[in-house]
Amino acid sequence: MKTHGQSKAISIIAFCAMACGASEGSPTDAGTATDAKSGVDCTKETRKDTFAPGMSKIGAAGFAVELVSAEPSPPARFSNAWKVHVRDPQGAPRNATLQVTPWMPDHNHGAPTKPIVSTTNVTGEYQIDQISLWMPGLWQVKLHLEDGSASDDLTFAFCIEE
Ligand SMILES: [Cu+2]
Repeated sequence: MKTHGQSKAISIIAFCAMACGASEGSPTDAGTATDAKSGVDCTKETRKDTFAPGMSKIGAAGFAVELVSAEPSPPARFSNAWKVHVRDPQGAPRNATLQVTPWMPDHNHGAPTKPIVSTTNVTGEYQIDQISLWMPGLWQVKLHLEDGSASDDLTFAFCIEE
């Protein structure tokens, strides 16, 4: 019995080394949505944003990003797709290059896939697909914006419960 317990403990340690200490699956097996409850309690999370369509953030350099819509809404585990509007400090639509990086600050890891940013036919409007919030917990979705004259950073943060 003792050796059995030890080998189980070792395999848990090995698993944690791969999956950042949480009791959830790795990106490769995250496709199954039938996992047991995660134990994450988002009501206790003070760093999260409260999602609402049309919410916005302003970076230090004055770029504003409105989260026009999200699918699913509110953001949930696994793949998310967002539509955003970028505006300049005066509130005018502004074309920019966007880099989108999902990040779990408590686990120091990102997502297995890179979000895909595409333009639409509306000035300053971008579609962001494949935002993979694959693990329960607090996610930061970091946006880096650049145009010819300035660059800026801002972050949306959402808690994924299960
Ligand atoms: Cu994590």
